[in-house]
Amino acid sequence: MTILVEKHAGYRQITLNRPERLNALTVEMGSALLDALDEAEGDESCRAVLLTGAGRGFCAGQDLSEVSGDTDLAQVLDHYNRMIRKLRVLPLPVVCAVNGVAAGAGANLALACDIVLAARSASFTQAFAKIGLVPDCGGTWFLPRLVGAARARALAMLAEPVPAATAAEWGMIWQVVDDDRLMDEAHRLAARLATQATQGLALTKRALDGAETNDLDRQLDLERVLQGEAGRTPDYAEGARAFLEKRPPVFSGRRR
Ligand code: T3D
Repeated sequence: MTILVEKHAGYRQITLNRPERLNALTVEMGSALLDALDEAEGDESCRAVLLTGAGRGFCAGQDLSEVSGDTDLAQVLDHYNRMIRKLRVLPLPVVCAVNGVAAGAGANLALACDIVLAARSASFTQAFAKIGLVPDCGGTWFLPRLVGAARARALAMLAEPVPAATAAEWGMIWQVVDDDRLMDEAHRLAARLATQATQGLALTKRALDGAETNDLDRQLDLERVLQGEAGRTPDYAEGARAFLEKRPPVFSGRRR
């Protein structure tokens, strides 16, 4: 099994599982990841996803033994693009626990997630330049937005590994965590997100993604539409009622 799925109360852990290859991606693995995300979305009791890697690496990017000079890389990317788009439109928060090296497509797979934690020993490398390729899986889009144009260009062209602590300092990821605490912290975060207002979080994802291309006028319009939707959810009714009753809210996460 190249992908493992474990069900926890309120969320699913999806583990990239080719540890002997540092979880390098194959086409089969990409399809299995897409299926796992589809299944998480289809399960009303699943309100968050935790993505991580088995063994000492998170993901070393495309499995280079699976591609040859004859491979049409544009077709490989069709496949990856479905994976990245799915993570971005998934109406559930995705926590990524980067347990070790994240290189090439593996680094950008992590950056496509909503909240990224990394073990102190982990690193992020835009490995593409080392083999004559262009950063993919959204790397050319995520990186400049996260770390600014100057750092994005240098990272893309030099393929230098960025240690987890630097990634956190630069705003590439949310937090760096000591290695032995990474998974506890990631589970704590996923479990917390799973008790929040699921639809509100899904609409927040849409708003933040919209903001990447909208001017202020369009973004204000988008916020108006999305807030209208949020305001019709049972969780908003519960959140407001709980505030007025001075008690913690109990969100159902109901999608409809
Ligand atoms: O289809 C397309 O090509 C287009 C799409 C491209 C997207 C991309 O992701 S391009 C970038 C591909 N990834 C890389 O270039 C990274 C290659 N890996 C590395 O540079 C190093 O492995 C790391 C820096 C990530 C880690 O180094 P280290 O020393 O900790 O581990 P290692 O010994 O290199 O790797 C452990 C094993 O995993 C090793 O196998 P072995 O010798 O024990 O049998 C190594 O060959 C294997 N491995 C690591 N990365 C890949 C891989 N096997 C296949 N593909 C890999 N990407």
